[in-house]
Amino acid sequence: MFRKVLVANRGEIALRIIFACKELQVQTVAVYSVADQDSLHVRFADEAVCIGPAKSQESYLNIPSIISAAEITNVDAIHPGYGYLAENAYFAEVCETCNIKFIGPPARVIELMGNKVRAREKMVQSGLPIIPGTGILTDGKLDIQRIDREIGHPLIIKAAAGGGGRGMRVVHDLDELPEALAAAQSEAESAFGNSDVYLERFLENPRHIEFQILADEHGNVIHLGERECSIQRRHQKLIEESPSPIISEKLRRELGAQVVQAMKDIDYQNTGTVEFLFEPDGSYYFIEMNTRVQVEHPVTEMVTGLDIVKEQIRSAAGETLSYSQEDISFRGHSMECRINAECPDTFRPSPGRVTAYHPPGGPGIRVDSTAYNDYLVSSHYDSLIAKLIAHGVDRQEALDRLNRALDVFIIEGIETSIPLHKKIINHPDFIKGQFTTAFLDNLNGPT
Ligand code: MV4
Repeated sequence: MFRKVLVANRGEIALRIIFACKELQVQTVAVYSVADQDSLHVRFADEAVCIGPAKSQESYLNIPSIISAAEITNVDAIHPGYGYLAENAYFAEVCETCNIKFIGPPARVIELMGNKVRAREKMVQSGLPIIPGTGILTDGKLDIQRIDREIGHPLIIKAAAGGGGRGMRVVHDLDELPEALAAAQSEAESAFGNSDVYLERFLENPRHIEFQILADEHGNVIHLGERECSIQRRHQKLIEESPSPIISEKLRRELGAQVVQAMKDIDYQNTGTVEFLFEPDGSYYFIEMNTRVQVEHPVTEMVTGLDIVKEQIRSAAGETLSYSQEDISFRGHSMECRINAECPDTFRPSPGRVTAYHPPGGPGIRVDSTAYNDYLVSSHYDSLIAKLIAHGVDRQEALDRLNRALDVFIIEGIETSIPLHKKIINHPDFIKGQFTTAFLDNLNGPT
């Protein structure tokens, strides 16, 4: 096992990683920006190093600063969390070069899956279905008739270097394709430094369902079932749950086994998520893979009883997985609400000082947060202030517990998404489990 790990992140995930390290008897180093001096991740780590000013570009994304902090404190490994440098293949490579273990898959795997076109090609080779689409479009003349014949429409233009909904554009009228393509290419160039785009048929009303996987460095791969992530707004998930209301035990077993095989085919290591879109008729398609621990990992921890972050660290330290697929069972139902500091009307971030904070507890409730009385939500970072996770014997009990916990969650001084969460989880269609990625657009009327 590692002696000391540097946590290259902030907020609730930095704290989550420090907790895992404490349980593993691993020393921790926090890094922080000047805006985060009073943060809990700084307080609870064994050591802390200031890596720059408030701006993420100059601190949490500052590779030389983070590597220097790692060298000075003499750590064995860096945990990148999610966001920031977590899926930066160059950063993983720099770590490898400096003899610091990057807690995640090897740089070449991050790079492979970071290119959404290559990821599609790889997953097809392993037998996963993909949405009809193209490879990277070259600048030559577009054969629109052929595209319509082979793919159909509406279409969605996606950036090869994108992901998570960034750099996407829907085209309903094929006459608009050439213009939309040029715009998408230039957007992709400025957002990712890579103008490559491709097309897929646009699915109008899909559900977004993802499989959690764990892999060690000895060829063992297991899956931890799926998470339903269809409740999202502007590509930010708001509520996630496991199991998905539409996945049968049989499908979980079959698709899970397919995903595991696909991961073995690419020599995947560490934790990862394989995303699918599901159509109303039950057909499903691979869309992309995330090569990191995700915000919503707790719902899977609650139904499987595993500690995904500890498994991730063990695996990076070269240990074999503590579990085989037969050891994994799914117990009850879990749901997570992402509570953001935001204005309920405009959904704009609403940073500021938290004047009173009292998180709920009681049976089946977990809160992952770095907030406290007097905590300052900075405008420099993501507006996520707490993840509220409920577990119950079934979906109804998880929902009841979530409702009751939202009712007694005290956060004063700033506006939060708690009222929106109450509205969503008490909506008849949500209660019935009947929703798609269009749910939130329809909730307040079309925008
Ligand atoms: C799609 C899609 C429909 N058809 N791809 C969004 C997140 C990213 N991982 C992939 N996403 C989508 N990909 C095809 N071929 C629908 C989504 C999607 C979405 C798209 C536009 C606006 C809101 C959306 C919400 C969820 C999913």
